[in-house]
Amino acid sequence: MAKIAFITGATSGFGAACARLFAANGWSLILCGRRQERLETLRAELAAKVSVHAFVLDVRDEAAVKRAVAELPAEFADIEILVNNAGLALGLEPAQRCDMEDWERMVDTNIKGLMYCTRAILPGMVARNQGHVVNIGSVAGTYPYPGGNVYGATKAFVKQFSLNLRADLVNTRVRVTNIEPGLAESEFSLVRFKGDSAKADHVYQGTEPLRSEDIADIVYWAVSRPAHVNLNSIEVMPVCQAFAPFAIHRES
Ligand code: NDP
Ligand code: 8X3
Repeated sequence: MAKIAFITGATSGFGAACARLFAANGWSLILCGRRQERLETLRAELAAKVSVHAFVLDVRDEAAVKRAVAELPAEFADIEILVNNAGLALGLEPAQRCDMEDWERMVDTNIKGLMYCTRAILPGMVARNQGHVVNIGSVAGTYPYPGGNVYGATKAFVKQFSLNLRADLVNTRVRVTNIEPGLAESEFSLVRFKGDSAKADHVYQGTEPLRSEDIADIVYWAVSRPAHVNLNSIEVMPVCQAFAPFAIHRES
C-alpha cells in the first residue's frame, strides 16, 4: 500500500514541489492550503498518478485542523510524513515600525499553525510507532538580519520545537527534521511585500536562488534515509548567499 504524506501549504512554492516529488515516487497525498482553486488544479494534475485528498485548511484554525485530521477518509488516516510547510513572512521594516497585525499573523501561522498540525497528527504516529515530522524552518531562525524581527523569531521557535520533539520522541521510531533554507525563489517575497512584484523580483535579481524543487529534493532525501537515521536539521543556502560581518554603528 502507498505511504501517506500530509503537506501543509501545498498551493505554491516548496509545498507544491514536495507534492509533485512525493507523487512521482508513488506516495498518497493529503494536501491543504487556503486557495481552493490552486488545490483543485494540483489535485487534478496528481490524481492521475496517485491518491490525493485535498481540502481547504487555514492552519491558524485549531478546531478546523483537529476536525480535518479526525475526519480523514480511512485510506488516508495512517500518515507517515507530515511536512509542516505552511508559513509566511510579512514586511521587512524595523521592529519599531512594524504592523502588529503582521506580527500576529506570522506567530499564528508559523508557530501556532505548526503546533496545531503537529499535535493533531503526532498521536497517530506514536501509536503506530512510525512516522516523520518535517518542519520547514529557515536560516532566519539562526541568523539575525535587519527586518527579520518576528519572522526570524518564529523560525527560531520551529528550530527549538523540532529539537524538543526529538527529546520527547526518543523512545519511539518517529523522526523529526528541521529544514532551514536560505534565499529561495517562490511566492514568499510577493507575500512578504504584499503583492508588490517589483520589490519581490528585486530580492532575486542577479542571483541564482534555491528553487522550490531543491527544497522538495532535500525533504524527500531526509525522509528516505534508513529508518534508524534521524537528520535533526539541514541548513541550506544557494551558493550566491553567505554571511555578513557584525554591524557596528560609529558616531560620526
Ligand atoms: P510560498 O508563499 O510560495 O508558499 C507558502 C505556502 O503556505 C502557500 O501554499 C500558502 O497557501 C501556505 N499558507 C500560508 N498561510 C497559510 C495558512 N494560514 N494556512 C494554510 N496554508 C497557508 O512560500 P514558500 O514555498 O517559499 O514557503 C514555504 C515555507 O518555507 C514557509 O514556511 C516559509 O517561511 C519557508 N521558507 C521560505 C524561504 C524562501 O526564501 N522562500 C526560505 C526559508 C524558509 P495559501 O496561501 O493557499 O494558504
Ligand atoms: C526565508 C529566508 O532570508 O528571507 O526564510 O528570511 S529569509
